[in-house]
Amino acid sequence: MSLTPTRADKFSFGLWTVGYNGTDPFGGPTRPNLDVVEAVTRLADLGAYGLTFHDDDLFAFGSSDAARQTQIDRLKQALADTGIIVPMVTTNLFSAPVFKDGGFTSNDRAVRRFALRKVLRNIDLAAELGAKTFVMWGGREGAEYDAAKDIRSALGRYREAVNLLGDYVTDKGYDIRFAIEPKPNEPRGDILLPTVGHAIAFINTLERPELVGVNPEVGHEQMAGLNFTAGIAQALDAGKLFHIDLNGQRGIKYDQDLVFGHGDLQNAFSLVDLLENGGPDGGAAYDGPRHFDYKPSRTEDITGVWTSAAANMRTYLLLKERAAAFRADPEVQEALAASRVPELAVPTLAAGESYDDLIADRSAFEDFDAAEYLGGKGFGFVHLQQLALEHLLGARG
Ligand code: GLT
Ligand code: MN
Ligand code: MN
Repeated sequence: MSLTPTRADKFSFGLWTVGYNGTDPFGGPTRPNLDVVEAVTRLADLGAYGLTFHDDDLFAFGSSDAARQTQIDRLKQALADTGIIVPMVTTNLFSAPVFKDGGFTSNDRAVRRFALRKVLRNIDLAAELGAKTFVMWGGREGAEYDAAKDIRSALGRYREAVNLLGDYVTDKGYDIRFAIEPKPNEPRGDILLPTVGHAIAFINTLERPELVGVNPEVGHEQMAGLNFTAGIAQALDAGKLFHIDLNGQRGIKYDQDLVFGHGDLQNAFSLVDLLENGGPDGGAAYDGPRHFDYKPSRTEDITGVWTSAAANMRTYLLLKERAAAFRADPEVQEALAASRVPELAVPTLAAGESYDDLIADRSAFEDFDAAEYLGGKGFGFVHLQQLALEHLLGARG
């Protein structure tokens, strides 16, 4: 297995990621701004296949039509020169002052109408560039104060917005699906649709639920103390994993956006194992972009930006290699069987068995020895996890 990224690996990066200039709430830029042509060229050289962006990453908020078009043309030329594609586009509804109380769910109706117009215009651009996924991260859709936001009305306005966007892409014949990106907080005190589970429940209330999935981000679920791999498994179970944001996060704190694997490495290992080997036939469970949404730390210079971009891809490929070795290890297969992991795929009732049949089955209850489980019948999960850890550490095959 090669550790050199190729287009077939489908690695993509947000323009705002490698383009992050180091600004944080406590200090200004530590790096100059990065031009989009430079970003596309360097990412292509490193082996990425895709670039994603917000409208405002490419052309400043409030740009004239001419300035906007110049930047679009420069991007298109860079794409043509390198073969990089744009798999996903998203709209910035969080930076400009007008969005201080949100876009789709601002209490101010005029802001909501402006937000919808901004998104519709950007969907046209997404379609023009061939993007298949349109991400919606509602970072400002939330509140700090309970009395300030009627959450049920806010969800109603969110629903109204996404329903309208679904009508729009359908009527226009665009081959675009939407992916909602959950986050629990930051920049708002509480953000609407804070986790993968909340987002999936909301999607099922939409008029065209088939057009809408999720774009979970490693760090965002981990900020809520949740197991990211388990969340991804549930998104897959619901058929809703339309896109993914890979990065690193160290526990419940501010959104760190570290390099993939530079946070909870064991969870990153189980995630890559799920994505690459969790399909029905032991193949990939997800075939979309492996999208890195990280921020090169503000301590780094421009060389460090490209070193960190490469680190994301290399870490992913290393974990993919380690996960394949884990699956191929006969001792792991034995441990999985001893832990009864495959047995969970067996339905609890036999084919055609009814609850009457179950009640008539004395071996299920009357003759079943529950006492054996005191002191006996351990599952051996710790041994299995140690084998996983040893593969992760490169200590086995
Ligand atoms: C912003 C956020 C990310 C989202 C981006 C898409 S913007 O940087 O922190 O998690 O994926 O809007
Ligand atoms: Mn983040
Ligand atoms: Mn993200």
